[in-house]
Amino acid sequence: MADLNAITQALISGDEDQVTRLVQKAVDENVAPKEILNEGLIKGMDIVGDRMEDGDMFIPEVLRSAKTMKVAVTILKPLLGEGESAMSGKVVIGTVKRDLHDIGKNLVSMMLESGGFEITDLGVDVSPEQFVQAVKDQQAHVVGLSALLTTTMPMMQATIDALTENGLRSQVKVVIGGAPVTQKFADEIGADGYAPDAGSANKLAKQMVA
Ligand code: B1M
Repeated sequence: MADLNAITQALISGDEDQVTRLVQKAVDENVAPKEILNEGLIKGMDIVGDRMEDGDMFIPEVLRSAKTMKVAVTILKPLLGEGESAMSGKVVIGTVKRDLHDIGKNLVSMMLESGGFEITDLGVDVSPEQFVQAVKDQQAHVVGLSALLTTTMPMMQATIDALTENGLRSQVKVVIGGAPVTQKFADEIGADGYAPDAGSANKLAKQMVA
């Protein structure tokens, strides 16, 4: 029987082979992909975060878990959001300047893509100017900003300001997210919406382009 706790433990250990085997086994046993993601993998990354904070895990170990997470997510990617394919709109997404965290952003990107959006993923450490250029080039309907560090959250405000200065603010909806981000912060900086997770980001983006 599929063991989501074993997936969590193997992810924390950064054991890529074991995680790959266990995730594939869970998929074969028809465990819902969202359950594998939330109860197995994301739960593991949360524990990794707690241990990092407590000084019980260090950057190389955290990176190994993060790399393992990425491999596991590629197994689930084709299975998440199955059944949705119609084009919903264009989204430019990225992690803000000076922030290198991309696991959550990649999940959001993946969820939106399987929700029918055309995605331009700018990656990590994306400056306000790069967001502005991509919104112009792509004629995007939505721009998604991700931040995982409290120190990079102000870059979200800077990006919104840059969109305003370039006359683009009324043409594009801004959705923000990431562990330290809140609805209150979204309201304060004048974002159009905040999503706590990838599934909500997809729903929110759809409402915005409806
Ligand atoms: Co970093 N890191 N990290 N880290 N790291 C955190 C964020 C931290 C909370 C850990 C801790 O201390 N407990 C802490 C931040 C503290 C703070 O700001 N208050 C921290 C720190 C301090 C740092 C460094 C400064 C450490 C150092 O060097 N001393 C450094 C900074 C580097 C930089 O960015 N400039 C650093 C580095 C790293 C690694 C490179 C080792 C690695 C990143 C690897 C990678 O991403 N490729 C890493 C990791 C893995 C983490 C933790 C452990 C896990 C993050 C993660 O991937 N979570 C993290 C602790 C934690 O968050 N529990 C931590 C899983 C992911 C699925 O969740 O990203 O929250 P999340 O995404 C969710 C939602 O937030 C939401 O949907 C996603 C899916 O449901 N969401 C959006 C995300 N973006 C969204 C956008 C949206 C909507 C929803 O709309 C567009």
